[in-house]
Amino acid sequence: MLRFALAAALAASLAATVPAAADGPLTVEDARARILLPSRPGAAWLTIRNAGEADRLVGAESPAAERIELHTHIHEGGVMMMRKVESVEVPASGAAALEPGGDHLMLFGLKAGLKAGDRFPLTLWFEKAGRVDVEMRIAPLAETAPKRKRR
Ligand SMILES: [Cu+2]
Repeated sequence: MLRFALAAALAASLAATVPAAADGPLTVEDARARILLPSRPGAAWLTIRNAGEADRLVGAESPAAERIELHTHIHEGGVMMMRKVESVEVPASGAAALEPGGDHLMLFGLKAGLKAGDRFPLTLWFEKAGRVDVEMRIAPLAETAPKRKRR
């Protein structure tokens, strides 16, 4: 019983340190993921708002995926291709938007059974701000189709 109380107190003190990150310069909005087939990699997008100095998104991890890579899309010979990148710039007093058709998170080895409407935790790692925890929502397919450019 005492051990349990100590563990609870420790958990509470750890939890109390978490809001410090939320008080940092970065806030994340519109965090959403798309899973076409559970056996295939998923994609995720979000918008990072930055009230402070320039930073860089350098990695991500989640209990819902074995591995997460930062990707971008490039046009090569008229074909849209994905390319792994080491980081995504987050400008000072600005925002970085990861959007369908552009920069994204690629989720490999997804946990079984994830479906539209589910939520899962994801941790973003930044060069300066360190760790930022977000909650991803698995969006319906129609919501995550790349926007078509108007001619
Ligand atoms: Cu990708």
